[in-house]
Amino acid sequence: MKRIVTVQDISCVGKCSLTVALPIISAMGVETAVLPTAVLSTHTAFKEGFTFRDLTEDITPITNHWKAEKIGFDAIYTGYLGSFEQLRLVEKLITDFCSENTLVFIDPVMGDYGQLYKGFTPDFAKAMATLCGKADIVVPNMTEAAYMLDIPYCDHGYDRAYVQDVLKKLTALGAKCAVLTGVSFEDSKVGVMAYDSVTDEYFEYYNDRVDAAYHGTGDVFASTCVGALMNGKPLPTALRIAADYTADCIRATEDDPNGNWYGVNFETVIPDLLHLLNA
Ligand code: PXL
Repeated sequence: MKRIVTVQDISCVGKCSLTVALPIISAMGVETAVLPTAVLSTHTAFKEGFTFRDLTEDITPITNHWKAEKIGFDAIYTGYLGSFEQLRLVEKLITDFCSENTLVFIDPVMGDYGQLYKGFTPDFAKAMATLCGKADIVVPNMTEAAYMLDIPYCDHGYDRAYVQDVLKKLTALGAKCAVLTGVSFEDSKVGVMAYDSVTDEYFEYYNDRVDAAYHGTGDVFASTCVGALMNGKPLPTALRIAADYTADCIRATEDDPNGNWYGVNFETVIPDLLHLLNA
């Protein structure tokens, strides 16, 4: 059985980061170890007042114990990281726990719709860009890519050549493969475009756009992609499965009169995910 470790926060209520990664990757038959970076009462898109317990000082003792126990991982998957110090510790985790076959998958969670989430700065995005240089695969959205590359955020009206250029700039940071999420060339479609700098190949895949925005969809997408890769799927297949399942989750939430704005109903469509995985 494959074992990954995912490094991100626990937002107690909010259906994002660890509360999404753990169930999804586990459901895909992959042992999912966690390295929680912080505990928040909710994710930061709730109104002011959420609690935030920083767990940075626990990271080194935890990883030291893993080293003493000779625990290894088939993948390191990082999501929301809250400080420069955590970026440094993740870089050390990669150095200490990577063997030749360990996949380093970095989702540089920092913002959306042209804006950084509460608490992030352009300087943090530059430091995250340096961390992305250590990855096999990075999966920013257009906002995160713009901040990391220090280029203007382009909401729409761009063409394929523009996205290809952004992808190449992302791999120039040092990552082998770059994936951009939320790519849209026509209003009715949205999807992903990817570039593999080793083979010099592009990949793209789109779904019909659902006119609704929910929190945590990036985490659903990244977790599913990691789960599919650990099931031996090549990156284009993993991206297709992740995009289809994310679209499924959004539709399931839209169809639920009690669906919550703060996260998608990923739970009810886990059977569909397994169909996608085993198709
Ligand atoms: O879904 C990304 C995410 C993860 N963790 C926390 C967040 C967010 C997005 O806002 O606030 C704490």
